[in-house]
Amino acid sequence: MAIRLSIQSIETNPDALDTLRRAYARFKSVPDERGFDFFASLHGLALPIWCEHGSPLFLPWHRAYLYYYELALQTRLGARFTETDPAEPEFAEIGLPWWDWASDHSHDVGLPNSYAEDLPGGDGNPLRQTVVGAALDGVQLTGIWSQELTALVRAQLPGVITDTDPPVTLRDPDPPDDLPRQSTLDSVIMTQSTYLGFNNSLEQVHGDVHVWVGGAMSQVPTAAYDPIFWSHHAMIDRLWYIWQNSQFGRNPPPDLMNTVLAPFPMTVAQVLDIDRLNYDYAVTAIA
Ligand SMILES: [Cu+2]
Repeated sequence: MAIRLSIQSIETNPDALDTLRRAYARFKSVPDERGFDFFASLHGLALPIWCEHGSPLFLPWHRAYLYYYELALQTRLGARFTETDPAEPEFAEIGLPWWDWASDHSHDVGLPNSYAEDLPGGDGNPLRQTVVGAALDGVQLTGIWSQELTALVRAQLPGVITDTDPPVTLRDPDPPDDLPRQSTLDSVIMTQSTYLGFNNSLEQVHGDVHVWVGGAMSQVPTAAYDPIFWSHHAMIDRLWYIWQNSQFGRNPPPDLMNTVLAPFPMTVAQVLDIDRLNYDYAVTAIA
């Protein structure tokens, strides 16, 4: 059982942060469908784009997405979305940390320091940026990052990647206090009384955070290459989990339940109970 902690709590534990960074560095070096680049490419480029936005499947699709991503980070993912024994037991219980952008701390500092600071040596801080598509070179799984695709992204989506070769993800965060507030979550989101209302209103606030981070995060084709994407979506998933267990929580409409969350071999009904997905959220933000 992986426990997903807040980033703020991981920042109080140097060993946990070091393990997370080493797990990410390893994950980013994997050149196949168990690697970071492959997962990032499922959300956006290279084509096809699989993610569900502006859809009642927004929450369940991203829950399945994070589920397989976490297995891959834990070195538990086999070929074709199967689960195997961990290749590296040291990483086997890592939970994907959530970024509580509504907290007082985030309204003070903006992006978490652990995901923003530059580190000397090697590839630097693997939580800060990503060399886009590097590990996917020549691996035809969802398409490849060609020179032409990189040129197209630079022309159509200015400011999302650097002009260097290979390209690196960029950010352009707004002032910290412009992040969505806990009071907004409490009054507008967490009291929604229908699944569709909750899904849609949470997706909107989620979009505000993508735009707040700016750069790669502000565009669907490149968002998942920024490592903060995954902790932002862990926060979204956690809010859904909290709402599900509140007096307001409701299941999705019956006609959605058997929808397959492609490309993942899982239906909406199969992602509703996170106990069955073998992860949990720490109860407090600072453990
Ligand atoms: Cu998103």
